[in-house]
Amino acid sequence: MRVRTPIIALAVLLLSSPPAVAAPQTPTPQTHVVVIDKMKFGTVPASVRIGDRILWVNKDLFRHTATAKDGSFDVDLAPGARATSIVRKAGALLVNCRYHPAMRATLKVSA
Ligand SMILES: [Cu+2]
Repeated sequence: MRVRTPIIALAVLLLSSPPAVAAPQTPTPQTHVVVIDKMKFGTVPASVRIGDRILWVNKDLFRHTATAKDGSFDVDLAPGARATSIVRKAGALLVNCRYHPAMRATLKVSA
């Protein structure tokens, strides 16, 4: 029982430590869903902020990607698959599918 007490004390210390990241004025990141179906990206969210997540959901019968033109993310989605990417830059973010270049979407990202 000599070892257990220091371990418990350490655990309590770690659990009671303040969070490492504190940004009181930053809005909580949101997760936006974009559905891919019938060879198209569905409605994109009207307002995306840096740090938000996009949950890409492939409801199509075909494999697609959500590939940011600026290289910031590239998710490959088998039929029925879903994956999340994080938006890291402000501005108009062009997204397309590597397999079907005619599939395009533009996310308007604000700071
Ligand atoms: Cu595609």
